[in-house]
Amino acid sequence: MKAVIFDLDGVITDTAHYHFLAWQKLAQSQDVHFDEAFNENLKGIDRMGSLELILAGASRSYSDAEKLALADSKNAHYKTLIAEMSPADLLPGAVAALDWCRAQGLKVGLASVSKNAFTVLESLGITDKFDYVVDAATIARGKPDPEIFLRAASELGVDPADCVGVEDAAAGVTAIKAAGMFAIGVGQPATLWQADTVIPGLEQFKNMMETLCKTGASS
Ligand code: G16
Ligand code: MG
Repeated sequence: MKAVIFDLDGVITDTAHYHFLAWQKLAQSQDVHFDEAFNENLKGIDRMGSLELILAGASRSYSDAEKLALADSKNAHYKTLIAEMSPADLLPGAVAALDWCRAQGLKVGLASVSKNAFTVLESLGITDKFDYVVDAATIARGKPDPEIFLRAASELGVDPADCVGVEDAAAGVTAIKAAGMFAIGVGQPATLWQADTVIPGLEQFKNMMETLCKTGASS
């Protein structure tokens, strides 16, 4: 194992909740039913892809211009929600996990399809903990496509087979497996059944990695 590639939303910080609030407001404005269960399907899905899934429940169709305006308005609301973020918004164990990787000599990458990822990393004060952060604006196909994880591996100079991906979303785990990497799911095993192993949060990351290294489950 030579590199660990982390997802951001829902793994390192709980922006997943802010995405939920922003999409919920948009869905209400269009009279579309929206709840936490539906939101689970949107985790890791890019902005326009998420909007398409929500509008599939609407009673009318939307022009491309209308869709862009709705996506912009969701993003504007989302940005107001994340504007106040600080290092206090790091999830438990996140910094320790990143530092542990660095101390082991592993390369550390970030694979978030969020176009706000650089802003969020800065607010959290952890930008310098990554060797490479994929710019979501340069990715053609979002998760579950493996493109973003393959890009991270290539920029880190590591074979995908020597990478571990860490994800909270089913679409993200699918992307990691399609990239030929070992997948650590963060959250519920029932949702993340495709992952090679699942931990409740990054507080369990170090122990899990040490166990994996000992058993040789990952090269
Ligand atoms: C994240 C979230 C998704 C969100 C996407 C795009 O993906 O999980 O819910 O739709 O970013 O975000 P934005 O609208 O800020 O570009 P990831 O890959 O970080 O889990
Ligand atoms: Mg995520």
